[in-house]
Amino acid sequence: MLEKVNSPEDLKKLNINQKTELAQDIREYILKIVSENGGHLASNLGVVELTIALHSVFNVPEDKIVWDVGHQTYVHKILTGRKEALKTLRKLDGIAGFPKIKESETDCFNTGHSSTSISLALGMARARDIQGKNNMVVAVIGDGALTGGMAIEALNDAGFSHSKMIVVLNDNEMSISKNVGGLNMFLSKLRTKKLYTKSNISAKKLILKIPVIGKPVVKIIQRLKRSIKQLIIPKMFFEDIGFTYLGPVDGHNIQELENILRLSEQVEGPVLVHVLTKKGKGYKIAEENPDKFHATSPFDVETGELKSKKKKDYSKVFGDKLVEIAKRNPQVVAITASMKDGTGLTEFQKEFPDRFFDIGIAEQHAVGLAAGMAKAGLIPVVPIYSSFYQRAYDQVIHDVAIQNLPVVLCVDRAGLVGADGETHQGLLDMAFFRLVPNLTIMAPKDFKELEDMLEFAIDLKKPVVIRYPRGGEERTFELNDEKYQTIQEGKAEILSEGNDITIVAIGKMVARAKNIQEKLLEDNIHAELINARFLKPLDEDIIINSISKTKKVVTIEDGTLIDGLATAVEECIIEKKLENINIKSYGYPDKYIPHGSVSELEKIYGLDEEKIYDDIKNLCLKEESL
Ligand SMILES: Cc1ncc(C[n+]2csc(CCOP(=O)(O)OP(=O)(O)O)c2C)c(N)n1
Repeated sequence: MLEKVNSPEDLKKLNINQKTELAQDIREYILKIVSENGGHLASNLGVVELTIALHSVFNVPEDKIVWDVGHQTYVHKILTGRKEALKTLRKLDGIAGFPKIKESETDCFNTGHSSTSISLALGMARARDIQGKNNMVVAVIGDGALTGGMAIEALNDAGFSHSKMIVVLNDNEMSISKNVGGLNMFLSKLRTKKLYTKSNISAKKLILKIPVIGKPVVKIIQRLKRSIKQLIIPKMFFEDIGFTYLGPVDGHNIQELENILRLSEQVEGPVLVHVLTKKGKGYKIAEENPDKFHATSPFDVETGELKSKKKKDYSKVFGDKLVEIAKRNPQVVAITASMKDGTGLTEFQKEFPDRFFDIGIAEQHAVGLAAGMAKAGLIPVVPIYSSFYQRAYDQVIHDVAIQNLPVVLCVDRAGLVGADGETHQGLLDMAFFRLVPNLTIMAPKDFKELEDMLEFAIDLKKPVVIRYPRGGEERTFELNDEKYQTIQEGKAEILSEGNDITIVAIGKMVARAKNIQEKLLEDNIHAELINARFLKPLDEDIIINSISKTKKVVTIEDGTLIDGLATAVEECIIEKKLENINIKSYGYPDKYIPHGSVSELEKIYGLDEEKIYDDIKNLCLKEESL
């Protein structure tokens, strides 16, 4: 069946049995591709029937379907002309793992971060009304994404607006881990009300039979439903805030889904369609381990085993060290915004269930909550991925830094992340955090230094950021000179002394810089290598002393060149009035970096070891200008 379907038009010609067959084919196809390329598996297997039903009922691109997060759009991509191209999923220049307008006009918005779809859809609905158009607007949002503040803010506005739009709530009871929170408890009450499914289907039949008076019938049903529901479920949250609630409906029954979507089209004002799905549906191993298969690297389909064994990474080192510290310090607590496993907090939760808080996909709240806890005497540690920390910028400034509270802000996945692409690259955190007064900012060169920095941060008793990358260390360093073995605020570390050139690197780039420095030695070039350790406060003494001697400096960082290490070093050269200094900076340009493997992207942007080594060698041998 998959061979016959290349577009929503092809899909619309199929009968229900053929669509069911197509669903099976799509599952097998996605399983094959994700097992080879890696990607988001379980969420996509869960929305196969829902996506088929959406494209059977609505007409894209005129009708707008906004996918929340966008990690579940593989089926949509298959049905909208990208079936073959999907084989290049997440590869450099290949199909992205998230919606991309430049790939297809049927992707009506570029997404990647959670909880945005209802705002975006409401915006499109209001624009449609002002422009006198009549297309349908649909937001598809998971129960996990619904825990995000932006989604709740949008529901509040949409319910009040009377705008015609559909919110499809794809409820699989999971975020990446098990979903949490009061809203989730409320949804679990609704999940069991199968009664409504039946009444909805019969309502749909009624409407189809009497098309001319369809609208009034829907109105009567809406009123009736509302009054019955108020009796059975005392607090019908969605209806109370202005939505018509339809469901719950079996998210793996294409016919029922089409029926309820057609019914929802006829309702005035905003509608919420509650769809029950199973994450990983159809692939038993993923059904049983939906969190492991939320996003996966390549794996063996038969066994579910990853093709390459997971190596120790920074998140795990962070998590293990935090457990060790928390055993001795009862004030230490950990907060996650729905990323327990990704940020390495699984063991912490097991050891200290009462000091662990998964607060939903709510980064703003995570930092606000931490501020409150810190004010009351605890030491909260908040690991959040770099690109998701963007959400909590004001909370970091307003609730933590201005108050000078001891919150440890751990920026995981800092720097390039690779295959998830521009929405997920962690290239901005050094720049946006450097601007914030009262914030100490560090980045470790290897696992051991992360452990030391975590100890230091917890003892510091003021706002502090530690940023570390996705994956493992590039190199394990030998213990250096004793004077550098403890972390001291604002103190850098000299890893090699030399008179020919100064190299200042930070975080994961220190390992690369060390390799370069050693290679340069073979060319009889003696580089002074400085591990900055602190972006803020920068160790101006060590850096300026070295540059005054060498007159040449190279900075290397895993972040945007604007306002990161390069800027900090330049500012201090200007401030100290050093003259005739050659400066060359390696970092990322003022651009959004697309998906690809980290090493491919580093090469493209000139951050690979070979390129930097060649540049420095040429400079030093030929005294070329940087
Ligand atoms: C702001 C933000 N924080 C965290 C994430 C990471 N993330 C991606 S998907 C996801 C869970 C989404 O759960 P749900 O909306 O229920 O969708 P499902 O995958 O279960 O279908 C999370 C936490 C993100 N994309 N954006």
